[in-house]
Amino acid sequence: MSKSHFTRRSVNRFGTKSPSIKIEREASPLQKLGWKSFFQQQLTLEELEQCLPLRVMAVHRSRLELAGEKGAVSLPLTGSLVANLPTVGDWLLLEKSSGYFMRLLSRSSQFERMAPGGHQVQMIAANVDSVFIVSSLNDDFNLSRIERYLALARESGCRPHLILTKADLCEDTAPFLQALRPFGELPVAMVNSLDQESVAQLRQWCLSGETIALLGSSGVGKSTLLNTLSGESLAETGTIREADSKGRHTTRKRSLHSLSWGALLLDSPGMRELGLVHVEDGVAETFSDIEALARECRFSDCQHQSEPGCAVQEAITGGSLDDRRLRNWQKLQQELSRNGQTLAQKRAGERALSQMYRSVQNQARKRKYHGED
Ligand SMILES: Nc1nc2c(ncn2[C@@H]2O[C@H](COP(=O)(O)OP(=O)(O)OP(=O)(O)O)[C@@H](O)[C@H]2O)c(=O)[nH]1
Ligand SMILES: [Mg+2]
Ligand SMILES: [Zn+2]
Repeated sequence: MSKSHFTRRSVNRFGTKSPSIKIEREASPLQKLGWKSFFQQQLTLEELEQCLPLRVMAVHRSRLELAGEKGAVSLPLTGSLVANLPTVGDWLLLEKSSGYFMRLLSRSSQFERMAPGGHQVQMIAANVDSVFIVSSLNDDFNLSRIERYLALARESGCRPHLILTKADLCEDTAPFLQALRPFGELPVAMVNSLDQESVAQLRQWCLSGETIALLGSSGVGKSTLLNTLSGESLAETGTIREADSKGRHTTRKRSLHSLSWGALLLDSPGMRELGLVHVEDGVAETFSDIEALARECRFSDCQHQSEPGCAVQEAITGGSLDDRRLRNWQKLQQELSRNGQTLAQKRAGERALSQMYRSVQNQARKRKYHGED
């Protein structure tokens, strides 16, 4: 799995195609950390000579854990580095000779959420290629929450997969699969996260050089999946409460782990709240069936409640659309609009404050120039 495959098809002198020749190239240590041409292209010739790219594997209060071609590095979180707000998955350039931070590379994707409290955006991760939405086959299974994660993944262009854990404890998986019918093409796997053989089916979605984020509630088995997939004990795992199948927030920090064949798994603490912000396209894609129906409604401003000629309500009555799905679509849209307004107000407030600060500074400068106190 640590090799990338290049297939070249050649045409022989008779004009017929000869069988394809498979050329295998070992992934470089940097490629195994997720380095791609997208990042390489951002480097100037000078930077190529004088700098080293390193990936952020974890962010601590006062330092970053980085990994590069030559191994792991710990970097104090000070100065301009703090201002750049690096997050797990980011790529940084450090000067080879001094080890100084030079700059943060542009991200191929980023996840953010509205921080609990609802006043600021919190970065979750950067440069992720695909997402494992992890849910257990018990009381944790929640279609509306899965839709939330899907919107987040799709907005950032990541490939989503749904991993249903604790299959070994589930007597009848059919109702769960039945409930997932509206999710169409979404790849789904059912696993016992504790069992290597069962988890092996996920290897096809964990290719060398790809970064996969494990997202889901506490106790669903994200860290267990990481340990079983890697074959090592990389993360601490916890217990769950029997009464409600909820976990105890065992994982406290987001961290990136590189697996032997070059895939990278991002383990994260179970999120109590995933407030959505800036994911309008992701929501539209996740609910494309309802969006298509809504275009058929008689009134262009139809609220899909009791208006005549409402194609959405007709689909619910006809049984082809679940009422829950409509309610969640509307809820997420309202949430996006509310969070967007809060952030816009906050930005306007910050702008006004900085203008006031500048004008006070200017007046003070003028007074000094005129010899006043
Ligand atoms: N039987 C069974 N137990 C599982 C499975 N997956 C996880 N567990 C158990 O569920 C508990 C919680 O697993 P964790 O891996 O710590 O869950 P987590 O998602 O990382 O939780 P947080 O770190 O709190 O977000 C542990 O006791 C695991 O052994 C599974 O597929 N089958
Ligand atoms: Mg965990
Ligand atoms: Zn309607």
